[in-house]
Amino acid sequence: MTTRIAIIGAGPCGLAQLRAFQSAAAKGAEIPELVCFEKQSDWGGMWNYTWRTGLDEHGEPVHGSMYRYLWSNGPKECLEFADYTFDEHFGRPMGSYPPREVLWDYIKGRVEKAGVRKYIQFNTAVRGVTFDAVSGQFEVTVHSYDRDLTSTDRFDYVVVASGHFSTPNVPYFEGFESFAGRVLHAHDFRDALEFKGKDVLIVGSSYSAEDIGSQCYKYGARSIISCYRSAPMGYKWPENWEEKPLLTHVKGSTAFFADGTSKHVDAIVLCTGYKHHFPFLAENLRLKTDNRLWPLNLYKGVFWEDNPKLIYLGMQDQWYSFNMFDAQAWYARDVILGRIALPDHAAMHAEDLAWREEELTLKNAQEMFEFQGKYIQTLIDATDYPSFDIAAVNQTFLEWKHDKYEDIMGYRNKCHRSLMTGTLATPHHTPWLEALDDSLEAYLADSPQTAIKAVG
Ligand code: FAD
Ligand code: NA7
Repeated sequence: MTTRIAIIGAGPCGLAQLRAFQSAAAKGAEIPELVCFEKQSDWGGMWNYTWRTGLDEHGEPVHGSMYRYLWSNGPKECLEFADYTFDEHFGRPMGSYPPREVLWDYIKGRVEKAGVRKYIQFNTAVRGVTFDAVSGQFEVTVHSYDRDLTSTDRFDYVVVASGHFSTPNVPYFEGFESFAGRVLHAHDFRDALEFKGKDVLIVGSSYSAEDIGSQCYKYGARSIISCYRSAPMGYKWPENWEEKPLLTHVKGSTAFFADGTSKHVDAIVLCTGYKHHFPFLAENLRLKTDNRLWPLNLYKGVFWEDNPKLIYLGMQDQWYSFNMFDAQAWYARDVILGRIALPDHAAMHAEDLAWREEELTLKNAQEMFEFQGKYIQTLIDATDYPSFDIAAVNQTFLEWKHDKYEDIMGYRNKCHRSLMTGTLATPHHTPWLEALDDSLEAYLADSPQTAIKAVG
């Protein structure tokens, strides 16, 4: 009987898994039967922008958390696929921080070339996954919206590639129920122009807080206050952006903070992170973790130790993204193909705990991305995923961090060198703060004149 693999999600992780198998097949390997279920109508996961919020056209929770005008928040040179470079896709150098649509195009280019779309069932949501110990197989229940049909099928492996930045973590602050303006989570933020001329309060101090605040600034918010629970972001903010300790409560349209100060605000954006949420998985298969570099119970950060035929991709907090997903997918592929043997449960768990112990010693950003780089190196050393210079990627992360502390509104104008091809990025025709049109067409135009397209 052919081995059957269910892949849940056709975002960067699910696509990495499909590409990993296709690349083995292209080299002559016999590969298992692959079925990828994707609840959206197209691929690319988060990078496939949706204007929708709340429920989608099928009544499913909207997956997308990306917003209009989003540009990469890290250098593209740190996420470049080792087997499909930016040079190969675009045929010319470009800036280091492309907008979402440009990165989506890049993600799609690789899988279009690989011809893996045929494995994906779109508009199909996975509803349930259980494991039958007698047959040693998973039962996967899915709902096809195209056929309005719920069905159950058996698989030998399940790859969970459903992402973990979709289900918002929404804390309550006293007075929210009578706040005079809009309270929303970052997951539902779409267009910064909604906040033009407004006083915006951002709760949180991580990537979403930094970037959504910056979007609001760029598109004309009157003022921004960001507030933190643990530590301030500490960048040199523009004059109309203040950083304060945490919100304590709101009254009418006044927000009160832990330092005793208060301020009028028109809208509150909760940039308070996301929950790992797998409503479709049986209890004994479900990963439970917060957003961190080393979630427990995953051998090699991937295999569910209690049942390693269940594979999780991309569940870590991410410094590295696309090329880490690849490293994981290639490793998982080689275990499934029998090229790599898994140790016994005790050995897997001991290694897992050793990584966690090391994770707990990490003190700063540099140590964190170096830790993740080291992890990726252990994976790519074991497979035929093209090796790349991880120490040099770490160095690029370091320069990026430095650039942000120098100029938080200008770091996206900097150029980095590809660690895959050596190509140096070229400056974008318009500085990020002035580049209001984030379309692929405007980004790839030679000059701002040829890129004109009205915004707002
Ligand atoms: P996702 O991209 O989330 O894809 C998961 C897929 O699974 C989706 O297509 C979804 O529809 C599908 N799915 C989920 N549940 C089911 C189900 N039950 N049945 C069927 N299908 C299902 N990373 C970067 O490297 N650079 C950035 O600049 C960057 N910016 C980001 C900005 C925001 C606002 C967010 C939220 C994330 C950002 N990221 C960024 C991280 C981003 O999550 C990763 O780049 C990447 O998209 C993760 O890939 P994934 O496949 O794990 O998850
Ligand atoms: P993160 O990176 O998980 O950060 C979550 C932030 O939310 C972090 O600053 C937390 O503060 C803060 N938080 C969480 N709960 C609360 C409460 N109850 N009160 C106040 N603050 C809170 O999520 P992001 O959305 O920023 O980034 C996720 C991805 O999206 C990332 O890949 C980006 O590229 C885009 P803490 O520091 O824990 O005190």
